[in-house]
Amino acid sequence: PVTVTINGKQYQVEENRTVLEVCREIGIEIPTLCYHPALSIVGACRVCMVEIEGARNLSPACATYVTDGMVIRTNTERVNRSVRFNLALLLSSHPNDCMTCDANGRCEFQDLIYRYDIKDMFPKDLRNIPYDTSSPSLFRDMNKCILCGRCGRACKELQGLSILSVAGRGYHSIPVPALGAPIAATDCINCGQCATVCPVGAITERMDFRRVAEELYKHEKVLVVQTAPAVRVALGEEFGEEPGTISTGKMVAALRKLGFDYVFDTDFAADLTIMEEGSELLQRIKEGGKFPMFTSCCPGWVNLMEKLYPEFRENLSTAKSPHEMLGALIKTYFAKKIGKDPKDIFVVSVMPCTAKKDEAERETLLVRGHVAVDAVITTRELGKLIKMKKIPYESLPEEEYDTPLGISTGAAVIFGATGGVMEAALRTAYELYTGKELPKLDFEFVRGFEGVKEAEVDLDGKILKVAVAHGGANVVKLMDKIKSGEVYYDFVEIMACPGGCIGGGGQPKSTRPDYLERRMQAIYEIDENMPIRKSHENPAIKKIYEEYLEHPLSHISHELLHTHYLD
Ligand code: HC1
Ligand code: SF4
Ligand code: SF4
Repeated sequence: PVTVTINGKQYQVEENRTVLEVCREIGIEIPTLCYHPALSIVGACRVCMVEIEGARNLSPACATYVTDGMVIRTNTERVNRSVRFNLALLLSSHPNDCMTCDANGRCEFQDLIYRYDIKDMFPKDLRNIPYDTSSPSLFRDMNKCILCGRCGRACKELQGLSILSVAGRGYHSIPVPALGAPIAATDCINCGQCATVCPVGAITERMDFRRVAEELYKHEKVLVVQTAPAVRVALGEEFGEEPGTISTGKMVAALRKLGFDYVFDTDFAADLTIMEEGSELLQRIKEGGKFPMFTSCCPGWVNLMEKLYPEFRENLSTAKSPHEMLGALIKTYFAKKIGKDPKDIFVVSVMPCTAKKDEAERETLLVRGHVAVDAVITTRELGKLIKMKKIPYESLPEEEYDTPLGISTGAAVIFGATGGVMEAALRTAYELYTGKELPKLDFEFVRGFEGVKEAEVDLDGKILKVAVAHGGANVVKLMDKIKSGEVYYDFVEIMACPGGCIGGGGQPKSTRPDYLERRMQAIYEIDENMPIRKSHENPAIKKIYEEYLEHPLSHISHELLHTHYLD
């Protein structure tokens, strides 16, 4: 440890830490804009400036490491003047349309302008850049960009994709796709990582909550909603709760208060996915087929595969993603059950994901001529809807999902974290393949944040080589190795976002260093506390096979629950 003096007080702190990290840990707030704990440090925005004794200029706290005897001041007039100057400069090219901005109330820039009480100090110099509405998942209004560069770094460092890079000069420079192309014309996979790190409203998900609000208002159709595994461990953050607060019951209650007729759980369909995908894996093992078999539930990954590794198209499991499976069942099985025409049912998926928006529009996912899912809203959009309707989220009593499409197991909820689909699949594949009970349910080696995890699993004599990758940058590395033949696996789980869906592009924005760990912990906590933790033991799954689907990979399962991919 080293000794530093901050604002006149001495502290013992660990070495190899930045002034910013140290100050935040001891509760001294330093403003930041370009800093994000998941990204590299660039020190570009100049709002985290501090005074270091002996240095002539102010230093950026995010890029300055503590040394023994360092004397730091964060609260001097000089620091304050400099922060205010830099904020005012940024404000001069900002449209100030907070009241109609989708980031209102969740904007780091707005927050600083308010806290430092900045008024227009410089003449306005607006940029008048047209919106980019090309993407089915994302919306870009670069007039709001504050040049922090977080989007471009997320795309490059987390996703390995470099779709966005800064072009132009001075305050007119903005992060754009190459040659200023609309984002839909690039290799963008719609993961939304750029949007979830954007501190302002410059890059957001395409907002679909308005369409949903309108359906709720008209209420002419049967309104059905489903919620993804990862939403329940993050939604609370939109209401000021700690990351990893489990909000399942309150979320269900809030959805009923919003006016949905049925609240179902995507987790039910995650169990179904395990039945279908697990059976497909065992079928490929027994009858031959393409290896490795890849999981197919992440549309960011499916987009990446189609754009960058199309030769692996047939390696992907043909199982649809869980929310598409559930949508398909709602428009067929459930429609029949409640005596409704599928066109009179409106299905909304609440997802941690922006890529699910474009997935829902794929023609290959139509079910007997109907879209399976009519609208996808993100965790953030759900938070917004709840606030707009003045639903007292904090004080809501917990409620349960509707049955039978709301019944699920621990295996389903872990889909939300990297390694979870693999673990859930192994819990079931082991028992289906060997006919024996699994001695230990937890497959620790697929858990955690390592970029690529691999292992050999013994299915009672049959050795299965498996791998798990999350975050585009790790995925690309792994895919290049698989492609070159350097490595071989039988079964590979891929999630495009860092940490899996808990870190999805539609999740609450966070600049806390521990938000992914906490969400992940909560996912495994839910799993541990579930009475049933294996998909094939879900009674509602058994029942729907008996009543309707016959068996995994049956003719009707193929029609409703499986798909194919684009050339
Ligand atoms: Fe996911 Fe999935 S886990 S893809 O990340 O397979 O979005 O949470 O809903 O569909 O179940 C997302 C999460 C989600 C699907 C499931
Ligand atoms: Fe890059 Fe993902 Fe953003 Fe597309 S959505 S620009 S791939 S970070
Ligand atoms: Fe969407 Fe999850 Fe895939 Fe991210 S990891 S693109 S949130 S499905």
